[in-house]
Amino acid sequence: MTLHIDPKHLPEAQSGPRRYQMLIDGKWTDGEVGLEGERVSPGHGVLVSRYAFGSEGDVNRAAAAARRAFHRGPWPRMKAADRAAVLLKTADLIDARREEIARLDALESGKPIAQARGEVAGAADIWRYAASLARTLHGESYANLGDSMLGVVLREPIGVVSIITPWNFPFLIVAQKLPFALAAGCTAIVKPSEMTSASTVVLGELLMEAGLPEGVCNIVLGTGPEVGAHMVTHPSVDMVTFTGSTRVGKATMQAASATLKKVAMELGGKNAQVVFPDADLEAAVDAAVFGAFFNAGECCNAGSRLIVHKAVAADFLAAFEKRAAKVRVGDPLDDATKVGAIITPEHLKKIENAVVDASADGASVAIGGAGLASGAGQYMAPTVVTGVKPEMAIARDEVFGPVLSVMEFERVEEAIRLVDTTDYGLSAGVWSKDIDTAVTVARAARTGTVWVNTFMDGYPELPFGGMKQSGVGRELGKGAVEDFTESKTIQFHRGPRTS
Ligand code: TXE
Repeated sequence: MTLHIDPKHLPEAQSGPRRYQMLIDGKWTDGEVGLEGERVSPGHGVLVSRYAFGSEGDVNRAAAAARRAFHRGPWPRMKAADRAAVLLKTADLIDARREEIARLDALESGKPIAQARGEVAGAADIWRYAASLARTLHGESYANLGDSMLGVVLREPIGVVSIITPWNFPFLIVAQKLPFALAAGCTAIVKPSEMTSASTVVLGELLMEAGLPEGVCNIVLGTGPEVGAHMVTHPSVDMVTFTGSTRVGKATMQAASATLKKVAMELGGKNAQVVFPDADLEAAVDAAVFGAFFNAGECCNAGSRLIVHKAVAADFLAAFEKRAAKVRVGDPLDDATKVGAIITPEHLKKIENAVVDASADGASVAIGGAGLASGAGQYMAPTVVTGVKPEMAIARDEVFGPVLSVMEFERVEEAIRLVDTTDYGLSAGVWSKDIDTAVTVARAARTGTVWVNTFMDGYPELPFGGMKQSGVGRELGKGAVEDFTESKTIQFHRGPRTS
């Protein structure tokens, strides 16, 4: 299969890319040291963005601004309703610039534009949900401690929050963190991935336009070691919320422990979909294809393992391959594309090597298996690896590409064991019409989410996050604002003290 990618139509190929600056204390600024970054579109091989990159001094400036805004600015002290109004206005502005933001994410990350539009709309919805929660945050009171005591538990904003995000869902993942921190009354330092920073900068523009006070949200651009690492250790930062690789997540937790910061981690996954013979097989095939190839598999929630019952395995795989052959791989800016480009040439190599290693371990490549010739950019063929055994690397390690590993089972206990054989515990899917079977697997899976007869749906109302090495804490859900608070207990005594 060959793709014909023609980058000449991109305005950036003709007039050159936009340069994005950082937002510190309400002002757009270059880095103190003058570092520069740039992004070549993974789908077209064209320079699409330039960035002013920061370093430690810029993190210091951002932390000082965030600290000032927290201690002396209006944001933590204003009525929740007024904070909610700023979040709602931001959501409206996101909607108004949806096409531009979607295009930036598609260009920089290689994801399909149609999907990116959905993510931007989803992000606006999350901003609105966070606004609604801002007004429901309340503490507790205890009048049951005896006549002389009234106990009150306040929820106070935790302080300055460092927010570090990856490249696979640039605009969506920051929406799973920042609006909830803001709703709680926190101030923030945000660092997007050095490869996909543009849409986060646009978000900064929208926040300023929506009336967010200076210094409440600071955006520092740059690499993990040069910027992210200082955001994790900075003494003025109270909490770190991180989405990215399990490797960097572990290092981040360790670094944050020096000053005992609160941490929230959303890390990798090796998620299984389990298909029983009584399932609606057509729907399950569809979800298995979507789960494996959505966002080119560059997704923590990817359904990268298929655990299918022996009785239906052959038919299921035949239907899967037929359906997979129809998945359109190609130019991220083409409305019809379902699977876009791979984030970097190095990452494509890593995905290809994982498939080669799986073959060497004894698995078979049923479809795909290698990158696609394209003329520009880098693309991976949707790939299915069969005959996978649970001890193989392809069954345990996150590939983060459009590669599905297939395993078979006969008894429900075996399926449950297979679901649990990785160090990850983010999500799982179970396909069965039998309620006992579905409940048994859903209850046994050690994952933060289980989908029954569906896959990868998400709602702001439902908490999201992982067990085991997939993370710490949950995002979204009704507790999402509370996660950015500390509790403070105040005891009111009245009358003479008796003891
Ligand atoms: O992630 P990193 P990368 C997985 C996936 C992928 C692999 C590598 O398997 O192939 O991770 O991706 C910042 N201190 N996921 O390299 O490095 C970094 O700049 C502080 C799964 O992009 O973890 C970026 O902003 N910050 C994941 C963010 O951390 C540091 C999504 C994530 O980068 C840092 C993405 C440091 N020392 C990749 N080093 C998911 N859960 O969906 C880097 N960063």
